[in-house]
Amino acid sequence: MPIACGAALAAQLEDAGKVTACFFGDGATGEGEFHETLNIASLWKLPLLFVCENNRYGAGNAVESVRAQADITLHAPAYGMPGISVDGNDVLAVRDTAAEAAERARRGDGPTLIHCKTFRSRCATCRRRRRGRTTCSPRGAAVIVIRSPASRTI
Ligand SMILES: Cc1ncc(C[n+]2csc(CCOP(=O)(O)OP(=O)(O)O)c2C)c(N)n1
Ligand SMILES: [Mg+2]
Repeated sequence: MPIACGAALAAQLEDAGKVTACFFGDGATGEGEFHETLNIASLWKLPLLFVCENNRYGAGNAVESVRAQADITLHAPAYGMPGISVDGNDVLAVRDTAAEAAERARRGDGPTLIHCKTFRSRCATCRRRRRGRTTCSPRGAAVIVIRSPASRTI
């Protein structure tokens, strides 16, 4: 996220109408860098789109279980920028939202937080093959499948 901030600052200094898009998961919003970057990007009115892909889980943690504020959009007004929630599986809605935010950025009005709500179809730990295996339901609910020593396949 700081690198995206630097890219947006460079674009602002070049004044060439470029906009930086920074993609990250819901898990990143618990990191200090998320808050630091939103703050400075808004303060300096950088041409930057923060695109959060919220699939409701950060590794094995449900968003509601690790966040005091589960609505990620609400971080935006705290840093003086618009926060827009959009159906992350609706490509046209995401395109329209991003286009509007990019136009705002090019006008010199600063960054936007775009909160793309989606679900997890498969997680990183799904590949684990030792004592057990984690799978994900099509709607994003994580399910732990424990393999019994006697079974050969899952
Ligand atoms: C800087 C850093 N902090 C913490 C971790 C440990 N970590 C690995 S995955 C993960 C959660 C990621 O959540 P998300 O971005 O929502 O990705 P998803 O699990 O949805 O694929 C964390 C905290 C890491 N890899 N790097
Ligand atoms: Mg996630």
